[in-house]
Amino acid sequence: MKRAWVTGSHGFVGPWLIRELQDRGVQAWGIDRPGAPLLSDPVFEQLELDLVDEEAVRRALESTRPEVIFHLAAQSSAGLSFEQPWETLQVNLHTTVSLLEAMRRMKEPRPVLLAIGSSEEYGPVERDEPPVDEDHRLRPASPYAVSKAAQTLLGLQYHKAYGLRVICTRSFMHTGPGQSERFVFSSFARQIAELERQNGGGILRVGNLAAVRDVSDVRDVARAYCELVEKGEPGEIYNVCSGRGFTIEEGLKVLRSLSKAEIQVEVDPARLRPLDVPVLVGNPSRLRERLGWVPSTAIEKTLGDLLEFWRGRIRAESSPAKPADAKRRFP
Ligand code: A2R
Repeated sequence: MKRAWVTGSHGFVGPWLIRELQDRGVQAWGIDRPGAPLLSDPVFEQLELDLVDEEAVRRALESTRPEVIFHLAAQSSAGLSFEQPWETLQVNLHTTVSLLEAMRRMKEPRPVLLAIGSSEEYGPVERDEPPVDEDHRLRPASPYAVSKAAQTLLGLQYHKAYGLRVICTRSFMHTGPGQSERFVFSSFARQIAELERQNGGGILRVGNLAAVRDVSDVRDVARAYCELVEKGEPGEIYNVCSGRGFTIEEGLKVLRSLSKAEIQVEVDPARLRPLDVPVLVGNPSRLRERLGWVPSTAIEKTLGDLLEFWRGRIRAESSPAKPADAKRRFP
């Protein structure tokens, strides 16, 4: 792989993936909506493109001829999708169909598309069930999960119908520096950094601490994505996960152990989802067998780096000399 597109490059995973691509000597184009707060480091090509504009996507693909498209762009929050179901479906499906249609109309050689799906596609799993493999039945429990299940099905359908080289992931929870505070561990880390900055203690608001999740570091996930497009089988789905379950409460405990702040935990009903998935742990066998990929970052390091990220961000936000623009910097 020499040239790649990364859609949604100014989101959370995008900058980490671009860094991984650069380390591998790949030329990357970051694709984002016009008006997106573009990264300030000019270390890769940035292309302003609304992916719902199929004709613009086709022209851009013809002129840049990437060998691989990493399709990260999405409305990526399951929680927000309950409030914005229609926008979630529109963004997640329209962007995918635009890319697939543009690829279908292109002359050969056409790029490989890595369609980033989600473990949320599986929906509720019984506590005594083994980690889910890719053949597990789907019971998506949010509009976001429905949109990702549909994205995967579309990718597989275009592969079968037109021979497009589409590889699908079902990515389990991942976190690390740069993640939006809409996501659970980033929310906890931000709140802890704020409490440290204010008076050294106070209330930390949480949602469902009992949920069990399979959590990976974003840098390990970026590595898996790069290897999948080289070694993955088109028309296949791959769980990207560690295979280990971990309660949200355990993650909170790790974060609390990294801070001297006096923290009281309080459940905030607004943080509970209308329908939650109690346990979501993946079986990583297919990914391991195909790529030999294993996560290499300990959760303590991931959460420690996340907390450091938020400490830096809060410092920057409270310093009048430096407006907070961490989102726009390359992590
Ligand atoms: O909504 P914005 O303006 O913040 O931009 C988001 C971008 N995006 C788009 N880019 C181009 N054309 C569009 N029509 C379009 N709609 C959304 O995708 C945002 O910068 C990016 C997604 O970033 P995050 O929300 O931070 O997602 P994250 O955590 O990087 O996840 C990457 C993928 C997603 O497909 C997730 O559903 C999956 O991994 O877990």
